[in-house]
Amino acid sequence: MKPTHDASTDPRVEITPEPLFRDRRRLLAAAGLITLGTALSGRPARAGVAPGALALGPDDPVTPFEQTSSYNNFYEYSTDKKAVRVLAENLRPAPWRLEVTGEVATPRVYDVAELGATFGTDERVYRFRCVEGWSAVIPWEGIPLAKILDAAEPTARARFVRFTGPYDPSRFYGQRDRRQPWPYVEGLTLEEAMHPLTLMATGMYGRPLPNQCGAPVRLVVPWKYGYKSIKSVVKISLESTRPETFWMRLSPSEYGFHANVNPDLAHPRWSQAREVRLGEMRKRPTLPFNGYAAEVAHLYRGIDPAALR
Ligand SMILES: Nc1nc2c(c(=O)[nH]1)N[C@H]1C(S)=C(S)[C@@H](COP(=O)(O)O)O[C@H]1N2
Ligand SMILES: [Mo]
Repeated sequence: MKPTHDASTDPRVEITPEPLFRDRRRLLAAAGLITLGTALSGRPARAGVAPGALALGPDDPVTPFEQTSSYNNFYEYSTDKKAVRVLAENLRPAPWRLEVTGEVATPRVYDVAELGATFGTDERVYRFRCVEGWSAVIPWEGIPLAKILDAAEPTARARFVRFTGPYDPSRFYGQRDRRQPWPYVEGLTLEEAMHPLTLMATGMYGRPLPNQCGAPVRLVVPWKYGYKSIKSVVKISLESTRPETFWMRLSPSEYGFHANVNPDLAHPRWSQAREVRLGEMRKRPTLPFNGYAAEVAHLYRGIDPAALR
């Protein structure tokens, strides 16, 4: 089913940096990501939040590391989720170059190993919902993407952010499949990219990201289906037009640009109303925006949710 309305060109989802910057601290405080004292003082969040301090609650226990590190979507290696962990042993996460480029005043190139020292890292425990119907709760460490984008100074023409994964068919065996549109590409509106929940993760469960989970740095956008959270990012590019993503090119009728988690909007081949946590048996209801409606619903106010496939 084709959406009748293209939200990417809807002026209501256009970028409004001023109110966004003003609101960022309030949103962080609302999401419980910084203390009220920090919000009022305007100083950066203190490093070293106690592990577990940001846990979600009794209904959302952290998924065991053994589960989230052994059942992975990483098509650069394989479409077989249980094969990825072993195949990804050949990923060399250091040194790893991350380029920030495009519609920016100050293009940057980072060695990912220095990102934490440059920007500081936060700890975030997020729900993670794959479009296929499985989910997890994962404690991430990472850098809010907004900090990395701010450092590059987006120009007035920047409206979208395009993320690119690695390309090397000699190492990423899955890239030998020429029917897939390599490299993996994902995209966000600038407003989504600047949202305080949006993270560039460099670690999980208190350790560096395992190769199979997207070492050394991956995007995490907790209110969108998992395919938006691109692994092993090599390039972040600010763009004036909407990027075409890997999944839109592979199967445009099934995987859209927006991909907000929505229990009421079925995938063409299955319902999205429920999900199974890795390691659990019983299905549980899927929450609108994956449980982050209070933080992100305002980004889409007035837009038909069916247009946000
Ligand atoms: N580079 C890259 N990133 C990717 C993917 C991929 O195949 N390649 N798969 C996506 C999908 S569909 C999901 S559900 C998540 C899975 O992340 P996990 O294996 O760490 O749970 O990664 C996303 N990011
Ligand atoms: Mo997914």
